[in-house]
Parts: sequence; structure tokens; C-alpha cells
Amino acid sequence: MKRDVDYSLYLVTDSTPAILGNRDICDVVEAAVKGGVSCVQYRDKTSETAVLVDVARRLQKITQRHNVPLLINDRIDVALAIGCEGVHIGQDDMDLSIARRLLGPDAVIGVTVSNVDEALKACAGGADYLGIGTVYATPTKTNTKSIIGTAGVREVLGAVATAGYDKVRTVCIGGVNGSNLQRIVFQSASVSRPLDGVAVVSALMAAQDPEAEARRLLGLVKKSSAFR
Ligand code: TZP
Ligand code: MG
Repeated sequence: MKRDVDYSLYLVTDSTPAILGNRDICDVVEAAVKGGVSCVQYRDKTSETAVLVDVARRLQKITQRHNVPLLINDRIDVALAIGCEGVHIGQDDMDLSIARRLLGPDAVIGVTVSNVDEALKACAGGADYLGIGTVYATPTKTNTKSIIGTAGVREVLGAVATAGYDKVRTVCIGGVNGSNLQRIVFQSASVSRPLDGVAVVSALMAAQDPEAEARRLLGLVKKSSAFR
């Protein structure tokens, strides 16, 4: 059966020294999960396949222990190799229909979207959730196609609601942190279609105390009526 994922506070990992420093990715992720992260995506654009599989397995031990889902960015093969809950794919990655065929109906598949067309196509194609962004410019992803701001997020949410895709979950991503989270959520709020959560990289991966910061961010998410 497909897992019912809680997207409230969605951690996307980063393995680059600029963000991780000399800390072990697993230590940072485990601390953040203890603080309340509800979903983890392993995102590593540079490591070779053997390293990806090894780190993914180590992360999976942590996520399983804490009963949160683990998704893999881009790499369907790595997700299949370790048997985790699913994947997150972008517009330039493997086609959603092929990913679905490879992973099966129970896999959780998320798609990055930055406009209404991409969002409706992903919904029609059977995406479980949309990662809507980039909300704000961020050093974590400099090759991003588009900065859409909260207005762009709102536009996508409205179109998804109007088209009746009630079951497709939504998070926003890009430059979200403890200082702007509530403003983003507030400005993204649409009566018909609240976000299901926020996805962050550096706000947690670079935090001095990821557990405390996750607790704080989750508190802000839960306080906000713009989430469902
Ligand atoms: N997709 C859109 S923006 C982004 C991704 C993976 C990076 C977000 O990183 P941060 O540090 O939360 O701004
Ligand atoms: Mg990708």
C-alpha cells in the first residue's frame, strides 16, 4: 500500500562541504528527524553510484527507526536498490510515466514544478506531490530555472485546486527558513488549497543545532493556518 506521507517539514539533504561542513550527513539528518522532520529526501548530485547506495542505506536505517519516509532525488535506480518509499524527480529527469512504471503504483513520486503547466502535467501524470519553487533565490540551487516567489506558488496552488487534484500534496521549496517561513506560507495561502508543508535544505542541513531548528520550524508550520 502507498504510504500516507506527512509533508509538514520536509528535509532535502545536501552533502556539499559548504553546507555540511565536516559533519556526517547521517548525524545531521538523525538530529533533524528527532526534532520533527516528517519526510527526508536524499539529494546528492555529485557522488558516484556506490556512494549514493551506501549513504542511502545508512539514511534508510535512520528513517526506518524514526518511521519517516525516505525519498531519493533523481535516481530511480538507487531507490530500487535500497527499496525506499520513493523518488523526487525534476523536469529534466526521467519521465514521470517511466518512473512510475519502474517503481510501481505504491511508490511515492514527487515532481519539481515551477509553473501551472508543469504542475497540471505532473498531476495528470500521477505525481503524489509537487515541490513548488523556487520560491526565493538560494545559493543551494543556483541553476534553478525560475524564481517564482509566493505569487507563483499561489498561482500553482490555485490551478491545482481548480483542476480538482485534491489528492496531490504540495510543498514549496527554495530559500525557506525560520525567518521567512510564516510569511511565505501566509502569502501562499489559498482558501481552496493550502500547502501540505515546506521543504528546506540549508535551513536544517547547515543549522548548528538541527534538532532544535527542526523543532522550531515545525512549530512555525503547525502554527500556520495556511497548512492543512
Ligand atoms: N529545488 C528548488 S530550490 C532547491 C531545490 C532542491 C534548493 C533549496 O535549498 P534551500 O537551502 O532550502 O534554499
Ligand atoms: Mg532532478
